[in-house]
Amino acid sequence: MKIVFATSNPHKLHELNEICAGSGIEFVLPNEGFAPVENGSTFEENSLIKAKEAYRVSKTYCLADDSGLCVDALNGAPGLYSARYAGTQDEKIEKLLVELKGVENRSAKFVCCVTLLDDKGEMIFQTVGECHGSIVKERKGVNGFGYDPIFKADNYDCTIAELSEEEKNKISHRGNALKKFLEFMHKNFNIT
Ligand code: ITT
Repeated sequence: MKIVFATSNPHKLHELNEICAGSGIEFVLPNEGFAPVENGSTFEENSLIKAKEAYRVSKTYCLADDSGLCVDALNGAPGLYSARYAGTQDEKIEKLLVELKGVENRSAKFVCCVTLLDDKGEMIFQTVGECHGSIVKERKGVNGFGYDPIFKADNYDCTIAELSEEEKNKISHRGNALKKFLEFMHKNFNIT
């Protein structure tokens, strides 16, 4: 079963196809013209906005992922604004490390909200996955993407960027959300 994945982020597309490998689901990019305006005030709202925009241009089953990093000491920032926190990814990481300079409480979580629309454009599933951990003081590792080099999951001694793809997907916010999505698909669409 092909499902349109409402994203412009190739890393997310790759992770989704890895997580769902063997399920019979293949995620593909939306048709041309996909340009969501992410002006919601929650991960749930932005995820739905992206899914609806993918449906507008593709008119078939569409899944969206809105995600971000929420840091406790920064009252949940960058949160919804994780992708727009600064210019390059390197600058986003640098900004976060500077803001947390000297801060003892470094606890944080990654959040991922996925939304599924059916072939009529109706929302039939939405769920949230989380991954709890903390922000380290220096970048480490080259795997993954985004803030992975500065995030250490609870019970791990290394950053997410030092884990293999498979290890990340087992514990990540996206992996946790997609586990629930696959259960839903299994029950309702005969997907393995
Ligand atoms: P789309 O909206 O096109 O899907 P995006 O990257 O702009 O792609 P979001 O609006 O959901 O996606 O922003 C999520 C940001 O949060 C993303 O750009 C990363 O900076 C960060 N992020 C999300 N998941 C992550 C992960 O698994 N590892 C590291 N950083 C992540």
